[in-house]
Amino acid sequence: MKNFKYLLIGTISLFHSCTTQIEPPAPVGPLPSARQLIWQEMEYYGFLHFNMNTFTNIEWGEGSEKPSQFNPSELDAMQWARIAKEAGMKGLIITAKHHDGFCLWPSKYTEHSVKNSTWKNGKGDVIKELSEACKAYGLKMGVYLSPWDRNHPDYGKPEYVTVFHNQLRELLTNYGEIFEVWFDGANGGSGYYGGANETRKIDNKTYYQWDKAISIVRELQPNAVIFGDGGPGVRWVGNEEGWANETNWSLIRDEVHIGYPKYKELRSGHEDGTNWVPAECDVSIRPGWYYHPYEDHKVKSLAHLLKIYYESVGRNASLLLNLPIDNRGLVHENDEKQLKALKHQLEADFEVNLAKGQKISATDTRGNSSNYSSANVNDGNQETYWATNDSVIKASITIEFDSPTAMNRIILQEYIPLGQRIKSFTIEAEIDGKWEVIDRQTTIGYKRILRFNTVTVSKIKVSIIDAKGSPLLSSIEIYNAPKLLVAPVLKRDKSGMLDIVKTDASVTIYYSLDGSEPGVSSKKFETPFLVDEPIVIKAIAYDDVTKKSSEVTSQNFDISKKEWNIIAVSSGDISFADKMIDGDSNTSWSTTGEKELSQFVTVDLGKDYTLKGFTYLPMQDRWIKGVITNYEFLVSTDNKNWQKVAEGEFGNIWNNPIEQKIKFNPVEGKYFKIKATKIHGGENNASFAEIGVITK
Ligand code: FUL
Repeated sequence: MKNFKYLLIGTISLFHSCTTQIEPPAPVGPLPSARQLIWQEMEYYGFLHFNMNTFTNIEWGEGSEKPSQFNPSELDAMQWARIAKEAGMKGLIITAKHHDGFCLWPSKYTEHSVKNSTWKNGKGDVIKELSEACKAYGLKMGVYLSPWDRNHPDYGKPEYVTVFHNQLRELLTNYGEIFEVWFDGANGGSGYYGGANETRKIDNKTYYQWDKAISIVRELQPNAVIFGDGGPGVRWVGNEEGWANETNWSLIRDEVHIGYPKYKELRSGHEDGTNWVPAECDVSIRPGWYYHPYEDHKVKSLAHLLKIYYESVGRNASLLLNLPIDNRGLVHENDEKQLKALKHQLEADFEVNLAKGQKISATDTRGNSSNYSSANVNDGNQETYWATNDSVIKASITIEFDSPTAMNRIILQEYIPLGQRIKSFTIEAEIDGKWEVIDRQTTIGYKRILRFNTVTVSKIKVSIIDAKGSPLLSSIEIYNAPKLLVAPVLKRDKSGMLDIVKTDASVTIYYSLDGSEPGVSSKKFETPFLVDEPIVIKAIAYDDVTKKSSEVTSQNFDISKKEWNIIAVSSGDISFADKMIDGDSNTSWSTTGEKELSQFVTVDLGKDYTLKGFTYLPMQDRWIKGVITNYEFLVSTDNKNWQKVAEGEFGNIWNNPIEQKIKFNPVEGKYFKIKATKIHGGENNASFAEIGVITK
């Protein structure tokens, strides 16, 4: 009987929609282009940082490297593509040329390329191998081409711009279909420049003749989107951490250009934007973009990767997750493992769409037409959508469950071909017969995923509170994601006491001190203990009920800082200087000096050690300052006679302010001094979240 009733209603509305032609809603511009719509559906794809820096073990090469240094022993692009495909990625973008100017393809326009390397006797072409691998695995391919070239002698002159355009042509002509062209915003500065070794400044708005570069892309790859700080196809999200703001418009104003100084606005876009330029979140699976063996244990945890997914794809942006290809020419096994863990968790989180087959109703439907009915949000078809009448902005859609249902995730999608409209909305749930607001949010866009604590509901209501025009929703999905077993966090304070922090009180922690993988037969963590000497600690969280364990946390600790004293600083309040040796990366200390004073700190280690390197972690606050970009490191046995043991640049530290590890030849010392010879942005003062030494 019930089915019949629905059949009857269906027939009536079908009849109704056949007899009255209801016009679709008028678009609310700016609107996405066809290529942007195709790109938007990719959602999750990979970045491959692989180039000269892989072999020099730095983030930014100077451009003076020798082509012979590029020599992967087992390069296998099929392995990259297989791993990306298995991870659920839809494409791969490779650093065809990074700032150091080395080309992964045999470019006719420079000698600084694979053609002069020892790899495959100069006959290799990494871009070709990747294009074949992408084809074999059904992935799309994109290219990163750095406008800045620290190798080219003509960089800064018009001649180089022709080279840049010609190289773009090569990449877009010889390797099949390209889905995205990535232009980096880091531009101009010091470099080798054919031996000139100088600083060259360019105007990044005009120097590269962007109009010409864009027309080359349009001519050769009409379906490719162009990434840049301000697009024109896809915009940078204003950080390299993998998150967009909760409020995220796919729109920006005309004023945004490459090197846009107010880049933090890109995290939200502009509500009054004049162009459709959705955000892409680029983030590395490790701290650095390039492969560094010392980061093998720093691959992001599952909890972290999941957070990135929810704060990028779940906030109306795409996720461009970087895999640093190692110096063998392979995706490292640790990275592959984490990619699989993420895939597995996402499958579990979105396993059963609980909204499917449930009753749906709306407070308003455009022209009462079935073409725009609320059932469209639940038909698995992105082309159909629920729409209200033109004058109706405030409207609700309710899903009624057959029986009380536990849930903790909702996915909402706007029908973006007609513009991004929704400005604010709420989610209400009927729990034990009472309505409760469980979330209040702003934008939706192409996709918004909400996470909340598990609630058991009989109804869910999505209410649009404000929008630029009548709201259009193409999809609502509801899920109940399983509990996540999060790897524990290791923390050591200045006194050397190590704590293993768990995020769920009901789990047990097991750990090892000998480098072995911890399991139920390893030591059980009860209370903090002393860790004084260099050691590797590995720990897991274990669920006694399901017998499942988290991934392993692994961390190297060097000597503890309990005997350390900060005995001199160039400026600033020395009584708080212990913050840089307290083991807590969230606290920091800064100098407060006058102009032109080279800032430094001097540390007494308490006794003699053989020092093999040092570490520097800049301030980790949300808005950082005082980041040292160039350093000198000095060692002394008596605090009188000092020996300079290292000096150089912390490459890319401003974009990626992670712990810097600098190694040098072993030297005896009881004192060390870190000097800032250059601070980002020409600031006077240096910040330090944590400093340390390497003795092992
Ligand atoms: C930045 C570059 O400077 C980094 O090295 C990296 O390539 C990242 C994706 O973009 O601007």
